[in-house]
Amino acid sequence: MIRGRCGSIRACVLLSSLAAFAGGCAGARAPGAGPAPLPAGNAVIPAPASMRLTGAPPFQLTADTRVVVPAGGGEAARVGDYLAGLLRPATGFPLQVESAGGGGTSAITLRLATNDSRLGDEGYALSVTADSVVLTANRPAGLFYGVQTLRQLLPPSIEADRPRQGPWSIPAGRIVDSPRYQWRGAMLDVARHFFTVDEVKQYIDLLALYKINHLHLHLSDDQGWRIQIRSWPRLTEYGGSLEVGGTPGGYYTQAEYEELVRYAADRFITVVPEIDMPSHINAALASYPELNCDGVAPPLYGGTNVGFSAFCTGKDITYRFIDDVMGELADLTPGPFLHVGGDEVKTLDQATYNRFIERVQQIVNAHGKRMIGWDEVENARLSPGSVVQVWRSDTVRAAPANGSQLIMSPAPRAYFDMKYDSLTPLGLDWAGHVSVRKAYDWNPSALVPSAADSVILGVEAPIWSETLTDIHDVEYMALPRIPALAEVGWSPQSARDWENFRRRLAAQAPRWVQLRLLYFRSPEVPWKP
Ligand code: TNX
Repeated sequence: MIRGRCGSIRACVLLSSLAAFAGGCAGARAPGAGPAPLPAGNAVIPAPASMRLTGAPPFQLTADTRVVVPAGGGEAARVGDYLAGLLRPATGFPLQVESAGGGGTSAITLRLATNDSRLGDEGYALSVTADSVVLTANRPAGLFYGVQTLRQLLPPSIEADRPRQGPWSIPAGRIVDSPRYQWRGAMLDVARHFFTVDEVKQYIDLLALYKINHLHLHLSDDQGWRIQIRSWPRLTEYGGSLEVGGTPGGYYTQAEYEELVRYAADRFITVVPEIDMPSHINAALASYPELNCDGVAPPLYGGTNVGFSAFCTGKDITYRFIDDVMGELADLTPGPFLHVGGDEVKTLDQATYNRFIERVQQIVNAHGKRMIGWDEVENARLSPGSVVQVWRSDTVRAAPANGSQLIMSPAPRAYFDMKYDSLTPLGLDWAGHVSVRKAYDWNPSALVPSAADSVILGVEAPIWSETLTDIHDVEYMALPRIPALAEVGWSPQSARDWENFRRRLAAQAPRWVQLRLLYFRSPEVPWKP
């Protein structure tokens, strides 16, 4: 929660939306005159790979509409329950969920196809006529993404949490859609400031709306350790007690972490836990003196410097510790990846750093997981399944020599803890200002021109929390940039166009208002009043 001219970011934005305040929030500025509004239904983000609205009479949700799911239950049926749950509050309709086989009209039907090669693992086809909505996918994930599209084809008031006036029309047409990249991620730094389980769930719900499929949790840093490790209990009891500024911190019990993993999985989002090492490790060193080369624990740290702490790479106990932590995390995490950080080490020489990363990689692999590390790990000998997360620059680079895949998070494009412009009351600016257009107008594969497309696993937007203290601060930095990143990761380059995107973005804002999400009214976007 930002202090200062507005008291909090929520107060700041409320004031600016009442136009009663000028100057403290960048959001207070009047939007420029925008182009004409888009036709209803044409505002879907991320833009579908192919979409044709016929202009024929729309499908109307009514009190009789049913959701029909594949017989036999399972994940596909649960997507139907999720859809009905989304539509009930605003419509007030019963929207019964039924197994396939019954008769009758006015149905939204979810179907599993048998390997439609156009759709892959995450794609879907959606056909809408006045009589029916049919959503088809090879896998439940595709049905879930089709549901997000369906949701955005309905008026924004569909997001309301109590009954609103219809009509609830879905424009007639056909969409065939699948993602460009397998990895569409968001990272939340819960170490510099701690975010509660409920706050992280709110963020997961926002990510799901835009078909993001990975949530990377930065679970430890100099300022705090946020995940319970049973074999090293002081990590959280002491190492998790504070956060930046010295305010009380917090941590997730293993049960809470598992609850987050489940909540994300129900929305087809894979949680990727990160324990940052060998630097960014002060919270652990402060909790256990024996992890330090001199056996003396440093104090807890509430500042925002980086690179000063490092594991004692010559001590055996360091690797026993890492093995214990990675073992417990691997057991708690169904996803295939453990992130080990590896960034910004200022106190180890290159050879020592490389040896350390290679040893940690072995530990991660021995627990059945693949390793991800930031940029710098590329200097070590990586196993083929390891992944490098690019963060430092958005200039052209070569593919990793050893065949590792890349997650693209170039700070000048994808670091959403950067300020939008000089007036943004939150955030940092070491990578420059990340305007909405900068976040949108780039092509990941153009940054690695020599490589096959498959070298790029996908894109991810980190939000570091040195200056962000609650989830409303995070929302303000995420919106409207997360939809931009989502479209970079999902839509074919040929379907992407800034002029068109900023108009679709404007049409999303009433949805965020219904969802009570804060957003930055960037002057680059032709918002409606
Ligand atoms: C760089 S990105 C860091 C983080 C900071 C962030 C702030 C990376 C791998 N390291 O420790 O929080 O900048 O933008």
